Amino acid sequence: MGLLSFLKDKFSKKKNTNVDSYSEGMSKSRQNFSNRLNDLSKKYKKVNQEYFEELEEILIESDVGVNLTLKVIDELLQESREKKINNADELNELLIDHLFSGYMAKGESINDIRFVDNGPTVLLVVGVNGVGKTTTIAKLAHRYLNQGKSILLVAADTFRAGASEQLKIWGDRLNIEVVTGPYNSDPSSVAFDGLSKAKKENIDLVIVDVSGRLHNKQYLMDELSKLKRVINKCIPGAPHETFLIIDATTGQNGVVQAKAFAEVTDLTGVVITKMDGTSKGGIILAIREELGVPVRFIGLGEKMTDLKEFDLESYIYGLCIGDKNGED
Ligand SMILES: Nc1nc2c(ncn2[C@@H]2O[C@H](COP(=O)(O)OP(=O)(O)OP(=O)(O)O)[C@@H](O)[C@H]2O)c(=O)[nH]1
Ligand SMILES: [Mg+2]
Repeated sequence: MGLLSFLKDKFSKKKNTNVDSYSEGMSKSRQNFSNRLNDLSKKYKKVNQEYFEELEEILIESDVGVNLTLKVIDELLQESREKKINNADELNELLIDHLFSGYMAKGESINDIRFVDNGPTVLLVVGVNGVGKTTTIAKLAHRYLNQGKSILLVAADTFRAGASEQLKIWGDRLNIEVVTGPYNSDPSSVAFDGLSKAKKENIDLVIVDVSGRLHNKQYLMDELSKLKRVINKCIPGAPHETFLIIDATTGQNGVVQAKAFAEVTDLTGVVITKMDGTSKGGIILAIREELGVPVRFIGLGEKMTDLKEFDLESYIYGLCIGDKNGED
């Protein structure tokens, strides 16, 4: 049984809130990807060179990325020749199998923050302006509060006017303390204050909101390495996690950002936000292909509960199948 049939069987029958969220949040991507794939198999029935050319176009336009697209098309060409598959429906199924196994082969898949046994666990959250860092931090804080963890937020994004205030608003809503510093002050000193407080108060999880000014790579590198040095001095072994936030609606620009951050810092995870707002949901596959870093969570809306663990099966289901009773 191909993956698509397996997922249809697995998810269509029983209620599953996680997959329902994917199904709903990814409806735009599904229309762009799955509907076009279906049209393609209707048009060609038997595959030929034009089929592969159009398939390539669909993949590129879904933001799967040029590298992964070319790789997968090569694999499909080879396998279709070897196994003498020329039915377009079968080939579409094969494509999904390859996208799935390609993601899996790139490294580990993990979601939850890895908590250390002793002392505060420190999570750095980086990303360029406007991608959804602060909102994602609030969503993560909400998630771990519900799991009974004590949390402290640190507003180390001191360069953008109003950034700390925004984090404070979320902190107030969630009833979590937020450590801030003056506008334009050194992010490392704010982080130091925050971590000292977290140590003293035996906090479980410290989330540090870091500004990501990409216009100067050397500057970003210096800033992040200084921040990490200070954090590590305060809590040896920290930061334990560094998540990069990528806005799905920025398309391949998001992949460029991801590569730039990966060059200057050790990322342990990626969170893709605004998946609900894009028709190009393939960006998750592109980022994984280029970075190998696991996608830990995805944002499917603006509400606190709209952050979901990234699950490859639910994602493929959302991208290709969706709710039978839904819009498609
Ligand atoms: N639809 C949707 N909107 C989101 C999601 N995540 C964040 N947003 C919205 O994106 C906008 C920017 O989010 P912020 O959290 O302020 O982004 P930021 O990276 O902290 O921005 P700066 O502090 O300006 O660098 C806000 O309007 C959020 O509500 C998501 O998953 N889906
Ligand atoms: Mg912010």
